[in-house]
Amino acid sequence: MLSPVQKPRPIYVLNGPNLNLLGVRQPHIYGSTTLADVEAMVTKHARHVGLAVTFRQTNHEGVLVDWVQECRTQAEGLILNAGAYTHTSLALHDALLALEKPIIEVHLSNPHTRENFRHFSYVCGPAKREIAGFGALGYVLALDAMAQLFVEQPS
Ligand code: CA2
Repeated sequence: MLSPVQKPRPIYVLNGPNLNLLGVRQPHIYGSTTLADVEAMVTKHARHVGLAVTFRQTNHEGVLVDWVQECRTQAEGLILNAGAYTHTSLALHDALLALEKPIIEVHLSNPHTRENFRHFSYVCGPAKREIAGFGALGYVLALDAMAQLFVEQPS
């Protein structure tokens, strides 16, 4: 996708609360892939599509907000699985509105087919783009989508 002389475009892949339990609990909902597996898969695939990934997980809302703010100066785009903060965090919503970079919302499951309280997303408005229900593959699809957005919007 990129010629070898082009510098990889830096992006953040941020993960919210409880995603550190991936592959350890509730595999019938979230699959048996661990977050470390996802990070390895994402890091490897990112190289193929000309992206350099900073991959992180936190259980703390304020930390997630800090990282989104950090993304303003350190990255060109954000792939975000905010976990349950997707459905609760106005602070995260405001941080995302201030980002002014491409954002792709990712979910392992499809929240729209689950309980009603998962149907509303504070991420969806600012992100405008969502990949859900593909399990860990969703992160790889999001990398492809981000790389394609960068082709359409060169820096
Ligand atoms: O499907 C997703 O990716 C979610 O963001 C996952 C969140 C949930 O609150 C969202 O509605 C949808 C939950 C993350 C918890 O992850 C776990 C993984 C394994 C075991 C337990 C929790």
